Amino acid sequence: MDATWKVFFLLILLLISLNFYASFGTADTINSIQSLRDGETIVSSGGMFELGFFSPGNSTKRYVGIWYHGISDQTIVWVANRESPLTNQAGVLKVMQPGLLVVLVNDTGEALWSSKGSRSVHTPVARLLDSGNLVVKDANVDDVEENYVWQSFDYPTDTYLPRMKFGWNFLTGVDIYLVAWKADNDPAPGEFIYGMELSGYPQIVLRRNTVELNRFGTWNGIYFSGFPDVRGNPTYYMDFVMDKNEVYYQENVIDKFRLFPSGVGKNFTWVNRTQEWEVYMDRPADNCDSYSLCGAYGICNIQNSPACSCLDRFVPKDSEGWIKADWSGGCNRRMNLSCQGDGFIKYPRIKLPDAKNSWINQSMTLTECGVECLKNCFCTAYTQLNISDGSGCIIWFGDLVDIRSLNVDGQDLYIRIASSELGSRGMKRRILIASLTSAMGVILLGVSLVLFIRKRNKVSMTAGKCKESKDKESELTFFKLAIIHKATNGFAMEKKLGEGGFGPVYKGVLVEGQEIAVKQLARTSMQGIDEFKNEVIFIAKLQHRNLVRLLGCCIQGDENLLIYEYMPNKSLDMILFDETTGDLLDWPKRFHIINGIARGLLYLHQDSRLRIIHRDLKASNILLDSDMNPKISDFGMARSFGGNETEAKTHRVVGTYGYMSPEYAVDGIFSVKSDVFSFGVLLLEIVSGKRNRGFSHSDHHLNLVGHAWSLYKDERSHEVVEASLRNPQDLTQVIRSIHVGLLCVQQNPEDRPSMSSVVLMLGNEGVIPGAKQPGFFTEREPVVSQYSTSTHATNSPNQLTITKLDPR
Ligand SMILES: *[C@@H]1O[C@H](CO)[C@@H](O)[C@H](O)[C@H]1NC(C)=O
Ligand SMILES: *[C@@H]1O[C@H](CO)[C@@H](O)[C@H](O)[C@H]1NC(C)=O
Ligand SMILES: *[C@@H]1O[C@H](CO)[C@@H](O)[C@H](O)[C@H]1NC(C)=O
Ligand SMILES: *[C@@H]1O[C@H](CO)[C@@H](O)[C@H](O)[C@H]1NC(C)=O
Ligand SMILES: *[C@@H]1O[C@H](CO)[C@@H](O)[C@H](O)[C@H]1NC(C)=O
Ligand SMILES: *[C@@H]1O[C@H](CO)[C@@H](O)[C@H](O)[C@H]1NC(C)=O
Ligand SMILES: CC(=O)N[C@H]1CO[C@H](CO)[C@@H](O)[C@@H]1O
Repeated sequence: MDATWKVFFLLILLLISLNFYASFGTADTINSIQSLRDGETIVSSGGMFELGFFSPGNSTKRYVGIWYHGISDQTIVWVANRESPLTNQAGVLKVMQPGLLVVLVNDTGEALWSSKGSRSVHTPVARLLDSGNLVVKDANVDDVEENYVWQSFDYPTDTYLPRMKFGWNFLTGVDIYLVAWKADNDPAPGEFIYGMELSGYPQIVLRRNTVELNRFGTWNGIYFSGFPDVRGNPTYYMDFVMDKNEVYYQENVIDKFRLFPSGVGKNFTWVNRTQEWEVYMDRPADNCDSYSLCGAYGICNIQNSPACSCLDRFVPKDSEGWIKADWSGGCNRRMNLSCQGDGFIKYPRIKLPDAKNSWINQSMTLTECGVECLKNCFCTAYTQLNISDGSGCIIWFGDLVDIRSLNVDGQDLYIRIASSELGSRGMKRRILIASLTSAMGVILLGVSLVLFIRKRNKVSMTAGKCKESKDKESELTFFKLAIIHKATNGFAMEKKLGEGGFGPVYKGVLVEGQEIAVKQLARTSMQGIDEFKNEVIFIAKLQHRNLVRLLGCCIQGDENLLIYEYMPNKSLDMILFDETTGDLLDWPKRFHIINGIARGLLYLHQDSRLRIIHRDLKASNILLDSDMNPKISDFGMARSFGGNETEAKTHRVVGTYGYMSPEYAVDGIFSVKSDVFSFGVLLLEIVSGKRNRGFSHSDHHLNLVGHAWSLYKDERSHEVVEASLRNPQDLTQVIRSIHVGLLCVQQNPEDRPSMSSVVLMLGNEGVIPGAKQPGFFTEREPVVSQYSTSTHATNSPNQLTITKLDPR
């Protein structure tokens, strides 16, 4: 009897506690049966945060948001429908299948806001956690991040809460950043944005619309170089994570960071939970925090008056401006760099310069870092990446901007200085590199973009050049993956234009209506990565009306994309070698195309800053705009020549059969003259409308070049042109062009004209010498020639490999 009562009593206790547990359990959760109405709230289990409807300031509009529970001053930390307020108090918040959180105007009305769902779950619930994170997950799974189908921490409004990951997740495409409210009574997105920017070494940047206002400084392993180290308490946690899947900053030092509508960011900590906040730190803190206040090579010191001065060994660029307190012109070197023989000087205790054009390596030592910098003529400074364990290397390219001096902490920066400035004391930091191959210099040139190059799962980065730079010509934009995804309908098959050198090319249309071509690096292609990098390095620096224009890049997650202006008339080979469209190309159009290519190539060879050899000039690499202007594309194999170098040799011959000069295909020697050879072949193809490779004629076994040469010798050059396209009034120009083409394909590179002579000769100027025997004119397979006894390229004694074949 006694025992029965005991059991009964225990059962009742159990029921009560279960019931209690159940009701307590739902206080922080909304399931798909219940919904949250205006006036109701849920509170996180520890009583930290509260979710419900509110009106900001004197506004009467209603929003769904999260605030601190039990504090008189309602400080909102997150808003759901910041852009679409409710106009009355009939709104409801619901959790719906397959895992979406929605704000409805009323029980049966339309949705004003919805969370973005990527995965679906069977019984979705929304739960407010004690961290202030509102998460959506299945009711029956554990409360861990992997199980969340959505979380408000991925979509913050203007407030950072402890442990939020601030930055990018490349797997999900989520970019976590803060956008200030428009005004104190309007949570709609305002003008100020704090975000992690990926160009170069990732940095946290404050912008007003697109104008950069303030930079936290680079992460040095312990803190941002512009901030003093605040760690002291072992429970403090600050970290900067960068791997192939994500880049983010995370901390628990402050209790919240809010970006106010005025653009001021404030760090807050509790005095105690029921009392007021204490402002811990303001950003920007002072004038020296204004981005690039003192211009290039200027340094800002808030204790000086004026705050700006030039770094030691630098002088004001615009002295009058400096007198008038306009320092934006920055400073110049007292002595110019000479590339070889420069050294470094240590500038101590500073906030490191803007790292948008930087390159990092996580394993190099400081000494190796200096050596790496000297190898590249564009490198201007270097230092340690991680001061906590003294590892890693960060290198800057181009002008150094946004430097300030810090009295506590601050880092050392080693700036490249001309040897004559170093003096005997500087000599010890001077590292001489005996020789420097130009190819190496260019590959490391780094003037281009952020590239996440993955090798064996390790991330290394090359420098970024996606900023608004003073020289307009190398301006590149960084596109978000979502934008490109949208523009190309998610890389839809029907948007595919073809296959480029290292992957597929898609057509896209940006929201503004601009048409673009998107080149995607195939994920499996290792060689593709080098070509991609090469393309970026060269094309970002080049601008000419006969070169295709790169609009920007997108490097996010596994995607490496280049975005070009769209060429409506596709590539030359598609029109030229097609019988129906080929006929539309009359001689004036063909001559226009030949001249355009010649001028583009002349620019590459002589006029551009880099002196570039394209190495893969062919019809499919010539694109045509709406006015049929030709544009040279595909710089994946291009090489730059420094100083007075004229030729180089490679063991890895890349190019396309039919366009390669003999000395290049056989001996791997390339020079501007090997490009001239390819141009000659291309010219003859344009004139004849026939491919050099695969050309056949009933009378002989010559290729197109040989055919043209034999007709030339018989003074029957005009027969190279299809009978249907022959026009008496064009005859002299046609014959002259063929003559120039044959000069370009002469066997001996020295006999071939330079592109400047080609342009002159085509323009009917100058005397045209007689053409000598061309190279590679007899055979279809060029490697079977008098230059090589081997019939298989890969077996030839000098390890010749031809890695790229024209598929047609
Ligand atoms: C609300 O307050 C702002 C200033 O904070 C003021 O400009 C605005 O006129 C006020 N609106 C109403 C409806 O009182
Ligand atoms: C709910 O909102 C819709 C508009 O979305 C409106 O047409 C309808 O009348 C509203 N229902 C109630 C009960 O207010
Ligand atoms: C806020 O303080 C933390 C250190 O607790 C610091 O890392 C962060 O940069 C600060 N943010 C601003 C904007 O001052
Ligand atoms: C909170 O701080 C105030 C003063 O800052 C103090 O008077 C009060 O007792 C504190 N409350 C608690 C619960 O610690
Ligand atoms: C440095 O180079 C610039 C051009 O690049 C030139 O204008 C200037 O005179 C040079 N200065 C010195 C000191 O040689
Ligand atoms: C050009 O090459 C010669 C040796 O061939 C060398 O002495 C000279 O310094 C070079 N000039 C430049 C500008 O590199
Ligand atoms: C030959 C050819 O295809 N020309 C086209 C080039 O592009 C313009 C504009 O898209 C068309 O109008 C031409 O027909």
